[in-house]
Amino acid sequence: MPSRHYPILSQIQGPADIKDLPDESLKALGNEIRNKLISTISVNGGHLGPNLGVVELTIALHRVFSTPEDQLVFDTSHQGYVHKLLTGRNHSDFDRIRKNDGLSGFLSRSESAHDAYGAGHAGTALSAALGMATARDRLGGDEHVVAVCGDAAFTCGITMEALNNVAASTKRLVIILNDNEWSIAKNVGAISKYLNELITNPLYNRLHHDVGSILQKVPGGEQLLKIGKNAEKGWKSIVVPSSIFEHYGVRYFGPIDGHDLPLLTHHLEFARDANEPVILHVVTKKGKGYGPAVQHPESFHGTSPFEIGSGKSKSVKQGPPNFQDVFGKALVRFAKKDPSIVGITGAMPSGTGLIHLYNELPDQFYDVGIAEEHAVLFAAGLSTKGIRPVVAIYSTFLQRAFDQLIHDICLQDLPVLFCMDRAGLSPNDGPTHHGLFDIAYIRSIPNATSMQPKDEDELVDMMHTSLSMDSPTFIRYPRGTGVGVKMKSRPRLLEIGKAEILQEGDDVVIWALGPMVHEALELSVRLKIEDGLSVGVVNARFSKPLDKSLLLKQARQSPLMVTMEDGVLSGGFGSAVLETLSDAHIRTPVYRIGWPDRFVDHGSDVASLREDAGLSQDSMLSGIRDKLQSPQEVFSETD
Ligand SMILES: Cc1ncc(C[n+]2csc(CCOP(=O)(O)OP(=O)(O)O)c2C)c(N)n1
Repeated sequence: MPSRHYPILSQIQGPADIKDLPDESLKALGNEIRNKLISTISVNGGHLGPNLGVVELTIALHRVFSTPEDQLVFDTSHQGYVHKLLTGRNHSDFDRIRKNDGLSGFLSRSESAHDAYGAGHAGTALSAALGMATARDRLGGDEHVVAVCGDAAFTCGITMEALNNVAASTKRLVIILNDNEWSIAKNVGAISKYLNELITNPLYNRLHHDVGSILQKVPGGEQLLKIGKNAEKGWKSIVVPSSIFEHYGVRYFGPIDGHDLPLLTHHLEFARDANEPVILHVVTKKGKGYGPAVQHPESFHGTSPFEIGSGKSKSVKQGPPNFQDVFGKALVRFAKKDPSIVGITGAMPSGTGLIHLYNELPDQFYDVGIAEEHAVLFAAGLSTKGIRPVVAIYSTFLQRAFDQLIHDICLQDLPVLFCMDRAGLSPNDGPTHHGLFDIAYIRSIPNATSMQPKDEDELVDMMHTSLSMDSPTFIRYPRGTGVGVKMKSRPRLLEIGKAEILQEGDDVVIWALGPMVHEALELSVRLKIEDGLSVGVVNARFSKPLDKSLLLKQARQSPLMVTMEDGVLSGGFGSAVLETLSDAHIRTPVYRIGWPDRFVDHGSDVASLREDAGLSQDSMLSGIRDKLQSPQEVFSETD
């Protein structure tokens, strides 16, 4: 039954139905998709602007290519909602996108055969697509492989590394450069300027579009056109300086209007049938079709729920400030006092809070694009000359620079401060975005000092402490608001590797990191009231170095030690505690609470995901009770 609001879209069960649609229905289909995106994302939140920008492009891709036989690889895949709607996922699960039991906000190989590749981190599409195209060539297949990359994906090293290999690896690959001039913020860097020149250079455009007719009118032009058409690089390069892509061995077409369906279809057919790697430069408008998203591309890149009429956010901002703002504002204060301090972001000025530094001290701010490896190495170079870099990268995205952390920061023992927001869960985004690995991976690197504040005031103390140190430091903190504590007017220096005893106890001692400190305090109250137990609580502050002397002293006296962390158990903070006790031959049982050894899905909120993983307060409480009753069966994990 066609639905009243979506008469065409509701009839699309899969890509075959799109191919069957008459041309004159396509515009209406596009409108319905836009309405569906706006109404769903206004309730669930999500990536509105990028998806509104690729409505025509995605329809055209499904008219010309046939998934799942052909592979469409979307970079980051935050713009994959339209693809989901057209590949059999326009049902109640789409209405619950990013929520418990709803679709993922990104493409996922486990969600649909039409999702050739899963992603969430930027810059992976071209490499993955090149791998698929090369595998096809080796296996003798004839399917098509298409990489859909945003303009900001070309600020990623991996994209450029893949581009460097395209011509050597395959004879056939379609690359779509979806250019809307925006990353999350305005795109940055030389490539972005270059793409802008391709779009705006009137000479280039005019010659490109009119080259045939111009040549026909000039003496000898016919002949030139004929030669050009047969020439290896085509007629365009005769009169137009060839694009950078042609130097990489990839034929460039464009720029074309990415909202003109017939034009897109025509060019995609051509690209599909080409016997060489091609890049089609498509110009789109982020937020197309929804005024507020066009006017505010940054805030509608990924939005929280909003009122459709006004575009205003539904989440009322009250209460404690976000960690990112506390960080950003504190950094401004430190940077005003010390001009050698600079802030570095990889395309996330607002998300990290570095926007405050940009607004007040733009000369002490760098946005390097989606280039985390470069951000870290760039900081290393700066610090060799006495500059004090503060690198603000989400926990999950810093994973990309693991080698630079080891080889360029810690091995060189350089005083760079890393501030990792979104440590812990990013519930709606899911496994690509949860920041659960950093405690474990940083703990393994010599010279690193790794810490986590229990509240926003302690975050500033940790920044202050780090900026006074002469070695690499890492501070992790969660997404969202602080605790609402009173902020000291002047931060204080913390003693490195010293934990804070919040309360003493004889029956159990809990060592906790970051927000888990408050969970530990709550658990201790319940254990006292409901079980009559005396529970010690320690704010560990440092996961590296650990406060060994306090830990050993307490472990010698306590029947049970509990560790709590918002990170993976494997190799994490609890592991550090166990290793320390084992090395000292202390056999006190340790009950470790943290995330089990499996990827954590997306969900509506932190509470429901914790519940699923056995990390609700009740589950943690019963785990502790079990261990107290049978302490020798300990050394357990929470799953
Ligand atoms: C490694 C990594 N760093 C940062 C991000 C955050 N991020 C998500 S989308 C995006 C911008 C993508 O811009 P572009 O590729 O041009 O696509 P558009 O959204 O404009 O369609 C950024 C910086 C990420 N997903 N992965």
